[in-house]
Amino acid sequence: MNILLMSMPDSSEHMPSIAIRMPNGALTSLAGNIDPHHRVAVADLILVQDSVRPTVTRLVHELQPDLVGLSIMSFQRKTAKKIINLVRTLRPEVQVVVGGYDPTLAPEAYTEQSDALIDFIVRGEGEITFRELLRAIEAGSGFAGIAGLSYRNGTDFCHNPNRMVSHLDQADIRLPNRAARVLSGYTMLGHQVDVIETSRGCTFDCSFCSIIEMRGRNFHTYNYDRVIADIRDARDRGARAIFIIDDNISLNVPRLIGLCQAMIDAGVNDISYTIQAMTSAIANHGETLAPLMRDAGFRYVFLGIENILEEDLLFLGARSKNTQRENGRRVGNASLKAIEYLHRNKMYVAGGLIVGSPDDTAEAIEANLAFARKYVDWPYIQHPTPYPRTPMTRDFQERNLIINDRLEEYDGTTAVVRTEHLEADEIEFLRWKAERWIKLRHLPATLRHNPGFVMRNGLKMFAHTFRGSTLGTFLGLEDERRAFDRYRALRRAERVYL
Ligand code: B12
Ligand code: SF4
Repeated sequence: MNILLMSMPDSSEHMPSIAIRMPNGALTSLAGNIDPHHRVAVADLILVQDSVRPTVTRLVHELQPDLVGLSIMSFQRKTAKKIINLVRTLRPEVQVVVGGYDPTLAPEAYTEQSDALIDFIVRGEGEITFRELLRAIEAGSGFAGIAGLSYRNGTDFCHNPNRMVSHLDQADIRLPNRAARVLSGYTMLGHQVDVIETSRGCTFDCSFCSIIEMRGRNFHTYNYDRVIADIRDARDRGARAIFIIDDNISLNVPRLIGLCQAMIDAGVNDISYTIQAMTSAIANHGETLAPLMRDAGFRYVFLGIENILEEDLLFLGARSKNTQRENGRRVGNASLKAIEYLHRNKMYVAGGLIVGSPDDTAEAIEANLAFARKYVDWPYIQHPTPYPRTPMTRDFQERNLIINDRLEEYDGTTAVVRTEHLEADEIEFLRWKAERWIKLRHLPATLRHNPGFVMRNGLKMFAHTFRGSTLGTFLGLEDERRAFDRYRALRRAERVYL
């Protein structure tokens, strides 16, 4: 069969495509796990944000796919449906399968609404389900026995039982197939970037996170040899920066220590890595862990600080993962200690903060922004966003605080919920106003590591970060809210990819 797999072009404010265009890890993993006689192509549409329609049209004509698969996050649903309709117009007989977080957590949006016709949903982990689906299509053997699959049956949809998550230790999931990619231009600040994974899952239960509904509370790891082979494959294809997409790589600290050592021993520490980590893991084990991380090539650590106020951490269900301990006793918030270890070992902190929880006041938000200003290198500040089926979504619904149901704006930096004290617009304005300047401060460090890229693109990056502002704004001749309104209008227009 001819198969075309696509990820959506929609990106968040924090991932401006001028500077960061990363591949989707799911699609190459799916491509690596189907039977070898299929002809498979992977297209990350983030690489062609300005030409989605012509690119999809070209690919469908060239590849003549029998089956098209889309990987979709919630905020990408609207674009995904437009792409499905485009594909169906170009090739009416094609079968369409959707997978990823949105179709898994909100299948009704694909089965009960008639605005984009799909044939299958692969729910949860996809590799084995997708392989079995292709076999069943070829054999004409029916779909009833395939765990994790939803399929059209006349006018109805049948939802088979969930599939158990893979344990990753039996070689049951083969390496990704990067050769299947048909578009190019992946970059992280001018360095070719790729993604790899070393584990899946998490046993925490932060109320804003979709992971538990997606796969339950569990944690499974690939063995070090497989991880090294994956890194080598990415590196051999030109990657000089790697983003490790694990849900929570720092969950098992002894294993992370072993992994760093394995990377050092294998000599794959000559490129730079970005990981996402918990503050508690770094704060409580930083003495040993942080130097090893640095030696293994880790440069940016995306820290899930979430919030510096205890009440907010409680609401976010993120208190225990942000706790610093001494001799087993809780001694406070782990953020500062974790940042100190990372900085001491010459790593940069991308500070993940969430502002705008139900009881937040302007002072509470300002306290977090002040923290970001003082301690983090790159701010990744978001608003609580009610994604399908998270516990936090239920809280916001019960308190009647959701003010925006336009899903395409659920990109993390659009405030779609208000607090008991502040309107959503005000919350977003406070974040927007502060965050651009904190980002600007990181420019000298970026220049040091990526001089060529910054020389070529520095102005464009500045213009993008401050879009909406004019000379009058900088000179204080107009209310900053006017610049904010212009920024939001530009952002709305950017979201229309086709
Ligand atoms: C890594 C990651 C990122 C990286 C992405 C790097 C990249 N290009 O892949 C970065 C940091 C850039 C990122 C950014 C964002 N992310 Co993010 N991210 C993750 C994370 C940690 C892991 C996702 C991953 O790659 N897993 C590994 C792959 C192999 O698994 P997978 O994607 O689930 O795919 C499997 C199945 O879903 C299925 N599948 C997936 N697609 C398809 C398609 C088909 C056809 C089939 C058959 C099957 C299938 O099969 C795959 C293999 O088993 C998750 C989860 C978490 N714990 O937080 C959040 C998560 C996916 N992100 C999320 C969000 C919201 C975002 C942002 C909007 C905001 C933010 N939080 O930063 C931005 C937007 C990104 C953009 N496009 O601009 C949400 C999505 C929620 C939702 N309901 O949509 C998650 C779930 C986190 C959360 N809040 O709960 N993210
Ligand atoms: S620690 Fe990270 S991956 Fe785990 S539940 Fe919390 S946000 Fe999700």
